[in-house]
Amino acid sequence: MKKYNLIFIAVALLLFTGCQSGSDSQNASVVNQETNFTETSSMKPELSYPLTLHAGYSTAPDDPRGIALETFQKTVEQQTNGNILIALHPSGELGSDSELLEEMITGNVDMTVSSAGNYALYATRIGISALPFLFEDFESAWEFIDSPLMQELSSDLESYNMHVLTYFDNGFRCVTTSEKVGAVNSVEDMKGLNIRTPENQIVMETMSALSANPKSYPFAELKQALADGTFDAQENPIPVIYNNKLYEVQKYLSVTNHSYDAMPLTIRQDIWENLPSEYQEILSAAAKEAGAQNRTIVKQQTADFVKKLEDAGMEIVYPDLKPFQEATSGVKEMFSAIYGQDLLNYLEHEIQ
Ligand code: EAX
Repeated sequence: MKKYNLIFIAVALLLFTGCQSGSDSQNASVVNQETNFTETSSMKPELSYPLTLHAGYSTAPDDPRGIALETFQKTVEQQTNGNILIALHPSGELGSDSELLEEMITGNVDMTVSSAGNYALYATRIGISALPFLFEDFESAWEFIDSPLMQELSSDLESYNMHVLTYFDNGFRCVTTSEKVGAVNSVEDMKGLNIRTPENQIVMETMSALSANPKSYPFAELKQALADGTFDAQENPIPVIYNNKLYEVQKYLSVTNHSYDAMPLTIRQDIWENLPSEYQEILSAAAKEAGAQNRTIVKQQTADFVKKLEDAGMEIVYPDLKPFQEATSGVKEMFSAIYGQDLLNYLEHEIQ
């Protein structure tokens, strides 16, 4: 991976600045009992303290994002002397990944963390980090998602009432399959595969480019859907597969690493704008600290959990990825109208 050249990034920023098209403004007038403030159609929420921020996410609490959010919760509560409290809602308690993003826009959920490709449903450019086979290792991916360029692209979410505090990491997505359909040993084995994906256009287009048959489905209900044969396959990073016990309903893991799964940690923009700068600084620093912890855990678990999955009864397969890369090389072109050829060229030369 070539080191970023600050001048190049500055040039890249000049080329790529510009926001996404307009979006839904908040018309709802809602009294949100849980978050101790009242919104009216045109006013910003008046925050009263202690302020409880409700944070929802789709996976089990012992998933790396759950562990890191607990760190975030403790740091924020300590450093604001209990004036800002974080209520954590794991396992899709407040809704699926896509519902949580909708609730952020309407102001009914205050924070969430989800795959960049899920956010791309709104701010499409943010999904660029999920393009197939874009990064060869964690360090390359982290350098990109921490770059000023991604900061610029992340600001597209602000018109959807979401402010990106930092990027957590979900890992590199891999394919798992049931005993019924057997292992994916080669790209040919993806043909017609009845595979579940998140509601994430880039991952779905990647699966379609591999001739699979992707359907989106809520993560919190996925394990049951795999158990009852609704799906024969799914794709997620190794830590997610292990921490959410998908090995109990999937026999084979094919280490495809087909998409890097960056996870923006977001807070409602209308809350963010109303926090005093002292609290904004505390939340930003706490998010970055939690993000660093999350990334360390995900990288470690990605290395350690292959053996654990084998011990839990999964068969691990390492297919030749070149045919997968060739089959999905056209996915980035599908989004070229949104990303702009300049950004794609930048990716091509600087990251590949
Ligand atoms: O990590 O829905 C999905 O597959 C996502 O990866 C989810 O956040 C679990």
